[in-house]
Amino acid sequence: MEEILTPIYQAILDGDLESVKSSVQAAMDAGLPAENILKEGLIPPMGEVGRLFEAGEYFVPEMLVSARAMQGGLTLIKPLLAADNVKPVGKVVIGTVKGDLHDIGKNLVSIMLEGAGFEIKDLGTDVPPEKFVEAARESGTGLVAMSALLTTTMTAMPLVIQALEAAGLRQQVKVLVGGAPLTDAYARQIGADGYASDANAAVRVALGLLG
Ligand code: B1M
Repeated sequence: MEEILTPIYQAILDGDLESVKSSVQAAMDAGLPAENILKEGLIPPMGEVGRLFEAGEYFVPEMLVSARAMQGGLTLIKPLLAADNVKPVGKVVIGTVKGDLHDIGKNLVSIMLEGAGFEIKDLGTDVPPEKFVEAARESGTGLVAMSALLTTTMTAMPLVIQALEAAGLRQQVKVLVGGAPLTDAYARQIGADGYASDANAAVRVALGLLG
């Protein structure tokens, strides 16, 4: 890992937003590619935050401030991750499913899709099936993308697929799912068209699904 990225790890664990921002800015000024800053600097400490939470050393408030600090860094590199002046290749409706408030992974997927030229309608977090359906109908999207981070909320994904079927939209709309507890097998089991394990894979799969 580049030495200039080292302070980001502890700053995210400490939930120190200003320090994360200044370290990310320093790495950008030093010419480090945004993807390295993301993959080597911003993402690894979130895994450690999860481990500390499981170990009972961190609680929800600590997870929250760490997440805010991480998002602060993400905001700085966003313009570099999303390329400018790309012609829209398709519309995507994206959201984190009902009952789930995790949005960092979903935001990353949005940024990467936007960078690849997709027009994004981001419904945010805790999105009920009917909102996905309404947005899909209104926007005329070809792709509904859902994120879930909890084993208890990934079960909301098939409900969205069923709601799209009930609304008569399933033929026109492809469904992409992702999030830490998901697997390719689960995606197939619930009748999704695609699964992606990370934001780069999401772009690849989305491009494939929309031909
Ligand atoms: Co929560 N949380 N959390 N949390 N949290 C996890 C997910 C957990 C694994 C922690 C742990 O125990 N180790 C655990 C889930 C256990 C399980 O279900 N198996 C957990 C828990 C239990 C909870 C609460 C229930 C805690 C409580 O209240 N007792 C609670 C639930 C609240 C709710 O949602 N209703 C809760 C709350 C929170 C905070 C709000 C405090 C905060 C979220 C803040 C926010 O998102 N704005 C939070 C955080 C920060 C985490 C961890 C530490 C980090 C998540 C993260 O942002 N990772 C997480 C532990 C961990 O992941 N190691 C944890 C970084 C992000 C870049 O990765 O989101 O995985 P990720 O996204 C990746 C891929 O998954 C994929 O691409 C992304 C980029 O590579 N991906 C997609 C994601 N969506 C995709 C969609 C796609 C394709 C790919 O296509 C559409």
